[in-house]
Amino acid sequence: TENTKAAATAPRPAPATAGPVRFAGDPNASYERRLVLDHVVAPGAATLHQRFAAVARAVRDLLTERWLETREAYNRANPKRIYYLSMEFLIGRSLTNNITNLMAEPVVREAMEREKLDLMELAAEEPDAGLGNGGLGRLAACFLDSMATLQLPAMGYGLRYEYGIFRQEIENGTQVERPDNWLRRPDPWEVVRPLRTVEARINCSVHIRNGAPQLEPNQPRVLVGVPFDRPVVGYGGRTVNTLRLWGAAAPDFFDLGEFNHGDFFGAVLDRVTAENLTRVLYPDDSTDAGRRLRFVQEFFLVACSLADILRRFREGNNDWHTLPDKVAIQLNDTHPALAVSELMRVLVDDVKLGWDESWDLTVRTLAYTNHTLLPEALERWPVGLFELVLPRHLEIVFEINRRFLDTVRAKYPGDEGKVARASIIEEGATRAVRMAHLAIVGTHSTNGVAAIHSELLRTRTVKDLADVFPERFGNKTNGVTPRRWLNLCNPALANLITDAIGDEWVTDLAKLRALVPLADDPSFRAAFRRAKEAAKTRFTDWLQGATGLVVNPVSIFDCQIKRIHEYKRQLLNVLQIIVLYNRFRADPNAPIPPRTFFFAGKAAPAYTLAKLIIKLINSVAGVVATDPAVRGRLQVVFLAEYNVSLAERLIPAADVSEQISTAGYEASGTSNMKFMMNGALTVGTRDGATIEMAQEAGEENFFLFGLTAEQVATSRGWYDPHWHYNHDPETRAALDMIGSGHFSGGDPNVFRPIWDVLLTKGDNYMHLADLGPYVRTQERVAELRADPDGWARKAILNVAHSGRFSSDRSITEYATQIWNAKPCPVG
Ligand code: GL9
Repeated sequence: TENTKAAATAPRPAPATAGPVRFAGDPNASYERRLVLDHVVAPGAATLHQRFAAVARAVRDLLTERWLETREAYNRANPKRIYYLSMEFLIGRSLTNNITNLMAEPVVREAMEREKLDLMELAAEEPDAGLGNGGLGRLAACFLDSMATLQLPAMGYGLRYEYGIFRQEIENGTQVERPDNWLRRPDPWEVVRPLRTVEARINCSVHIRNGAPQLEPNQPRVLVGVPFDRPVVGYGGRTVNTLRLWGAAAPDFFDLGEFNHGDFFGAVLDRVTAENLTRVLYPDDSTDAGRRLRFVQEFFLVACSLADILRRFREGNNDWHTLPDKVAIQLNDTHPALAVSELMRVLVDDVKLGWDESWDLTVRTLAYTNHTLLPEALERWPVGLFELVLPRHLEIVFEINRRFLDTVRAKYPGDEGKVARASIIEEGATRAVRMAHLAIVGTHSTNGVAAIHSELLRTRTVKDLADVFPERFGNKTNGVTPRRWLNLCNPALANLITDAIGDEWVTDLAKLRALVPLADDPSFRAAFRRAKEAAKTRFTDWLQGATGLVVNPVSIFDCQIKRIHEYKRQLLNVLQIIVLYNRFRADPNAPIPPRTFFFAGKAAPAYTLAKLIIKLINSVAGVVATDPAVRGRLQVVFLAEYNVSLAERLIPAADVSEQISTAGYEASGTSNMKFMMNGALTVGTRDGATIEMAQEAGEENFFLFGLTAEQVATSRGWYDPHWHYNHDPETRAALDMIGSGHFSGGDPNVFRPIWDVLLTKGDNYMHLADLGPYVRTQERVAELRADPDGWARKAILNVAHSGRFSSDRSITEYATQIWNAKPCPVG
């Protein structure tokens, strides 16, 4: 059941064909002024980074007028506003993205030529804004791009972490984490708004002792949130929306009481700890010990954003009952789910509305997106922590739950099992608040991020809640922005497509369907192959320059780039590579096409097994690299420090995309879509959005294999990895090489934990069940390589059918089916 309201006018991008808006000012003059005045440097003496900063500021100057006009247009029209609350925004670099979205490339290029500057060289000076862990944070960034392009009156709210996701270095094959001090130099995009500072109150003080946060009870404290705004340029430059990131500051008054007692140090230290709050992004699934501060961070995001949202609402509206008609707030996972209790607190305690009225407004204003079914990733905060930090919120949550459980009992009389399973409170050794339950009960819409995921969420993970509120559940399959992930990152393919079918695809990706007939056109296929070669050359040139690595440019570029996690099964890929390696060694003349396997991804610092998987990949890479039997035919590369910029470089060059998670575990995936758009062929399991991609492209143009989610769930009980070890010689040989120390200098202990996970501990993610079918599917990929025309045909058909996976389509569905919000074009 879809939670469709009366469909609003579908949002529409400004027609790209209308060309760029005209800008005030001369970017060239602005650049020179910025260089000299911002940096107080003689133009000839400026460093590369100063030049980057000056170009970026000149581009910001260029968009400032539209940014102001966007704000004024929204204030004038007073439309229903959309607010996207997220603890993560994985933005990457902004310079070239803003230039292309502003359609200012010709202007900027001219200015650069006059100044003898190389735009690509300057762009590389910008640090990645890595304010996210992976797909969830990158999705938020793609959604901002689509909302601006679709001219929606939307705003993102997040935290201004001074340190983003850690930088990954590889030492002796092992991941080492380094701090990502991305704000070391002033960021040219952000604008601080001290006048919009807000306050948030907690009931404890926070002190850092021996590097760990300590919470002291019953010490009411005021947290101060300072907004830092970043422009979000819609394609065509007409709409420039805002991403508002909160930085924590100490109250700008000294605690005079403490000061008078001579506790100058205590007063200053309080300032230091308050500012610590937005110091660093938490890497996902890190251990519990340090995570209490994360709870305060989540509250800080919610309280600051709601204060700002409600202030803006009150400026244009005098009746609280219109709140759901004027405000839609989307919660990106449960991380901002405290919005339920905070909005209730404001309406009940501050506005002094009754409970029922407040509850109705809260539920109709908020909506929630679920991004994972992994039990270890579903947030549960101990009741004790709630009580310590937010005692009033805990009261409110208990009251919400009391009333909710009354409805459950009314609907299922006598079924106390159901009541316990549905409850927002988990009873047990430590009582905890189930944040997903709070989010589902306290919002009018819950969606998953791919069809299979939404279905499993509804029928399995939170079935008891879906039974109570069936009409609240829906699906919004993820998408990615074609501006960054095709137009910007892959100029060769983007130009080829535009030459063939025009440029409307940039804002209407379904237009790529016009490529279907061209899949049978030999000259287009040849041009398509040249575009892929150009992208591969561009990547290998960069690779050699940046790392010194040389790879065979005509080999198949086979890529698995994503967080390292057991369910994503990098291990399955490694096992398959070892099988292939053994086949090469057994028959040096085997007619197998050369392949280069690329891996990239970070492991959570506390996830020991994931870190060992990185070491295994690097160890296999080392052994393969020094074996003359496979020189030029098989190579394994682990690229350190995977981030948005590296993805933009590698994805256009990919021939094969690995999407091989255990079916039922990957909620959606989003890089799978980026690879498809860029003409890679997918080897994948029937999981997440990969299922829908294969439906669009046609299974004959896809390489699907392995157990279905249904089969995974039902074979759990009797699945025995030993059977595969005993019955498949290639499986056994691969495992024995890992277990015997072949990849660890003869030491069998190094990779013992991997052996144990795959055999002794029951292979929870069913690697060995899928290995045989995977190997055979890879053989079919290799066979197709002998037919370059057949390969190109399939790749073109994949690009042609990738239109549904534009985030413009996702956002259009959110806007019409959840937010009931309309575009608000800026004149
Ligand atoms: C994730 C899912 O695991 C992905 O399958 C999904 O594509 C994205 C976006 O919806 O969300 N959920 C989640 O917690 N992460 C995801 O990538 N993890 C990280 O972002 C690290």
